[in-house]
Amino acid sequence: MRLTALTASLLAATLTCALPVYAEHHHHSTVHSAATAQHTTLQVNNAWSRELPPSAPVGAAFMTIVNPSDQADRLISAHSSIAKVTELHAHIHENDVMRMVKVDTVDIPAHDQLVLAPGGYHIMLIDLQRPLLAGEHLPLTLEFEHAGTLDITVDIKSSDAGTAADHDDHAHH
Ligand SMILES: [Cu+2]
Repeated sequence: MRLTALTASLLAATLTCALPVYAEHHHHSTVHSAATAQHTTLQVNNAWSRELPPSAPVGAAFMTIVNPSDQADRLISAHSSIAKVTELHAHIHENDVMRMVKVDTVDIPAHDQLVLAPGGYHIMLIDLQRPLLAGEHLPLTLEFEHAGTLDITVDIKSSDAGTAADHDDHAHH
């Protein structure tokens, strides 16, 4: 990824992200009622998260979002009752170090898919309200620019179960 020049501003955005996320809670419900009428064409497969020690303050959710339609879409936000703050994150390489940055949106091209996986895009769950335990599930609401909101269930896998997204290596375009 060639995001290096943007790093400073993205990191600055990360530090100030908490308030905008709260601000979006209100128009969420509005978008949701619109989306139930206009059924989404997006499909979310293989949504998973990794179990964490009970004291862990943050977790991450991964998945594959398939867009079989002719219209490109864009993931614009996510939220979950399990986390006080939920952010869209990417990983960037900087001076041989991988670090996470907050991103505003992630594109899902038409007839393509977006893969969220360890080391790449993910949904960051910040200030966890309960532990992520293997075998349990967490609720997640995704908000898309065109498809509206989509409620999904994320499987929490044990940390020694390996990654679940091996078949999706051609993730980002
Ligand atoms: Cu992150």
